[in-house]
Amino acid sequence: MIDTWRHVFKLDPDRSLTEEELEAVCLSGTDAIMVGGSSGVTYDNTVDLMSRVRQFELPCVLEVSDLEAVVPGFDLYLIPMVLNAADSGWLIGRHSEAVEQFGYLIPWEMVIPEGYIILNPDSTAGKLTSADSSLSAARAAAYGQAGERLMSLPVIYVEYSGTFGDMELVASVRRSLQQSRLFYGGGVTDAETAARAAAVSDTVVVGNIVYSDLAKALETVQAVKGT
Ligand code: 1GP
Repeated sequence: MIDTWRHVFKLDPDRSLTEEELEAVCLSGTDAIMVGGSSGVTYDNTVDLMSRVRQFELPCVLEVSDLEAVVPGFDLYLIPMVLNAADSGWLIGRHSEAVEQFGYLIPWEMVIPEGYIILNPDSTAGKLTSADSSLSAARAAAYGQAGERLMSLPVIYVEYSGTFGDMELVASVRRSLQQSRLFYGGGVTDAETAARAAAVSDTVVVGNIVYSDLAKALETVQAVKGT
């Protein structure tokens, strides 16, 4: 399913959208809704957002950040593994704890691991994971290639959440990959940034701007798909 995605909106269960706003997002032509956030995500607010998105036809996937908020009923479960985290808990530690506790319940065929490379140290995810975000383009590309070749990760996610990234670095990471899909997220706030991100990645993830300027967020869909 993810192989055809060019544009994805990431919606945060901890933030609110009116019915009209949510409808505009879901009917925008985007390829999928990813539900996820770095803080304040609960079972209840995740169920609530999933059931509202479910009124529409498009795929709705959960990016798991908190075990307490894993809700059945999504199309897929994306599991971030932070390749450049300082603490291996964010790479595999928490994941192994979850498998130990709940492994027998996990529908593995619906699980997609994402190799995150976090490059904005000021983002919530950057602070939380103490990721080494001062990577050169060559080093970031090497992380991507290691994620693909050594860990067989189907997705490498270059994450600049909250700020628009270095597109040359993103292009280097993409060039280092042969099979994995490159997701880019961070600071895509209008048609121009969307087109620039789309030129160097397989899938563009758009988050915050949905909540601060919906009209601009909607413009990103055509900008990505037109490239
Ligand atoms: C966040 O990559 C996404 O995980 C999108 O980032 O919120 O900056 O659009 P923005």
